[in-house]
Formats: sequence, structure tokens, C-alpha cells
Amino acid sequence: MSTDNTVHKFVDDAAVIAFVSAHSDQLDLSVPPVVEEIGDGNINFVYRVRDHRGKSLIVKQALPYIRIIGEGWPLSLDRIRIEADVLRSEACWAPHQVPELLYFSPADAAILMQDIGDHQNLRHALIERRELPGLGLQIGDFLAATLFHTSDLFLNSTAKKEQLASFINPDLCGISEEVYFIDPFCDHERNSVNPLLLQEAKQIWADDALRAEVAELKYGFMNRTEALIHGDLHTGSIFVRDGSIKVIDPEFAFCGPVGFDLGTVLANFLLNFSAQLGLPSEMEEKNRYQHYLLQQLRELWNSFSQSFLELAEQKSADAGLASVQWRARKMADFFADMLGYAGVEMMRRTLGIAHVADLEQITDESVRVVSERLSIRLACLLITRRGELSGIEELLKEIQALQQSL
Ligand code: SR1
Ligand code: MG
Repeated sequence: MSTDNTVHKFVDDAAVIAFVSAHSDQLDLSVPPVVEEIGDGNINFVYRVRDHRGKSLIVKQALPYIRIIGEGWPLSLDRIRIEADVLRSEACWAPHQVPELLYFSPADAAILMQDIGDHQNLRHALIERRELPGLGLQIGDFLAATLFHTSDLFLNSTAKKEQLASFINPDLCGISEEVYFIDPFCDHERNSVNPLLLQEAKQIWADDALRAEVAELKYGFMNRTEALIHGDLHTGSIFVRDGSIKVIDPEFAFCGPVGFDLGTVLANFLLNFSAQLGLPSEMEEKNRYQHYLLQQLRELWNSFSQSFLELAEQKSADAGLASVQWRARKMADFFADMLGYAGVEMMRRTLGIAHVADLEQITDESVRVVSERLSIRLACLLITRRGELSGIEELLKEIQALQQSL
């Protein structure tokens, strides 16, 4: 990678294989391996290289623009350096919950990592209505471990500020600032709105009180450097197997509000919850799965808050942040932020540029609109009432009540 942000895309399979061969001896390349381009994300190119014995590794390459938009939206290649550094940081605190980073090449803007192909994309698992025991608990523990150890409750003041400097991520934060906090709340040309939802969308675009709440959340996103957050923790960034999760794709990471990661996960569970209404199955089965999703959210919040507070109790060295009362207050702030950012994520996934498969798989617009309506109403509830809901049990009751009122 040169200083002018140019990099050459691997021209063919041979170039990808040469990259693997230069930086790892884990594959037997004496017989030509199979290279597949498996990236289904919006931003990068991802390849799986499998040798004749079935052993495989992953190569991820960043190019200086957004894959789904093209050269019209340039992006700094520093994001791949950030991704590599975050994977290293997360591996310290949640070693079994991230893919192992094997090599980072600034020159190729590419990383080589463990293949987690034995795990399934969580979004697909939720769409298939898989019930994975302990899922919420594992995600909550991952969030507590990674967020606590990169916050001022664990790091000393100098280390925290060095971390802040090293994860300045203006291009990726810039995307999020636009696609979360601007586009869905106005009639933006990038939006994609179901014509049958247009009436409701127009009401949102005209709602000044809602816009003020979103402005507050955006300002927090831009200014509150609480911890090194993943920054894009939707269910497509989590892979699952019975008893195991792997979190991938931390290229949007920066020092930001703890509630943003919590909120993004919460939102994506609730997007699936909303999608259930429009899916073709017996109501009993859909309700049962909705119940499972809410139970995972309960476990996620409870495990996150309990683990985070335990870590603070055991490991926090800052005498000025030692107040138990203050920590409880902070946890209430995290909870309110989680709700607010979840609302914004749900809104942008329903009205904005990057929709989710949970809703998009409902091809009939007149059926999908029922799910989309629930999604934006839940989003409004989460954004506007985030400061008044006392805890997870009250939140779950409100979600159920809102669904029943439709
Ligand atoms: C224009 S990029 C849209 C989204 O793709 C990524 O996965 C992030 O979620 C980003 O917001
Ligand atoms: Mg991603």
C-alpha cells in the first residue's frame, strides 16, 4: 500500500495463492488449491483458499473504495490495519471468540486469517430459526470482555489515549455517521423504502422531536470515546456453532460509546423478531421463535452487565472510578444508549441503504410491510423512551405490548 492510498487488487487466483504461500505454511500448496471469492459484505473482497486435504484459510483485501458503490465512494485503506489491530486486541480478551489473525500486509492491504467456516453466519441461523443454547450469554460475555478491557475502567490514562489515537477511523465513522444518523431520517436519495411504507417514512422524516433525539445519539457517537467498540456488530458479523461464537469484521472499530455495540446486536435480533410476522409459517412457531429471541436478549444484557461489573470489581485500578454507585449509574447509561442506538440501527436497516436479509427475504411487499412497520415502531419506541425504561424486563414487556397493539 503506498501513501496515496492505492493498492492493486489480487489480479487472479494465482495472486491470492501466492499471498497465502508467502505468509503461511498451514496449507499444502504442492497441489493447486481451490480459491473462492466468498465476500457477501458491502465493503471488501474475501477469498477462501482450500488445499487438497480440505484445510483452508481466509484472505481479506481492502480496496480504496466501497465494493457495493464503486470508486464513487473512496475509502482509506487504513481500515484493514485497524481491523488487524482490533482482531489482535480482541484476541487478548476473548481469545476463542474471534478468528486467529495470521498475517497483515500493509503493502497488499490484506489480512490472512483462520477460516471459521465450521461456524454459521448468525443472520442465516436466525432466518432458519435455529435455537442455539447460550447464544445471548456468549455475546454478552464477548461484549463485556472487549469493552471493559479497552475502557478507562481498565486501561491507565496514557494507554487509553494511545488506544484512542491508534483507532481514529474517520472514513468508516463517516459512513456510519451518514447511513445511521442522517439518511433514514430524511428523504435521502440513497434510501430504499417499500412504497407501501412511504406514509410512515414521511412521518418519520417530518418528526422534529425524533430528529432531536437522533442528533443527541449522533453527537454521542462522535464524541464519547468510552471503549474500543466493534462498530458494526450486526448478526452478519457474528458466526455461530453450538456453544461457540466468532466475531468478525471489526473494520468500523473506533473508540466510541459502549451502547453502540450493544444496540447494534439488540437491533438485529429485533429485526429478525419483526421479520417473523411476515414469514410463511404457523403463528405458533413464529411466536415460539420470537420468545426465544427475547430470551437471548435477556441473557445478553444480564451477562453483559454482570460480567462488566465483576471485571470492574476485580480489575479496575482507577481510584476515581471506584464508586459502586457510579458504576451502577454507568450501567444505566449503557442501557439507555443501547436502546437508542438499537432504534437507529433498526431504522436504517428498514428505510436506509443497507437492508437486512431477515426482512428482504419476504419478497411480497404487502407482506413485508407488516414486519417493516413493526420494525420502525419498535425503533421509535427505543429512541424516544430510552431514558425512561428501567431495565431489560420492562423493555421486553414493551416490545411484546407493541407487537400486540398492531
Ligand atoms: C454503505 S455501507 C453500508 C454498511 O455496510 C457495512 O456492513 C456497514 O454496516 C455499513 O453501514
Ligand atoms: Mg462487515
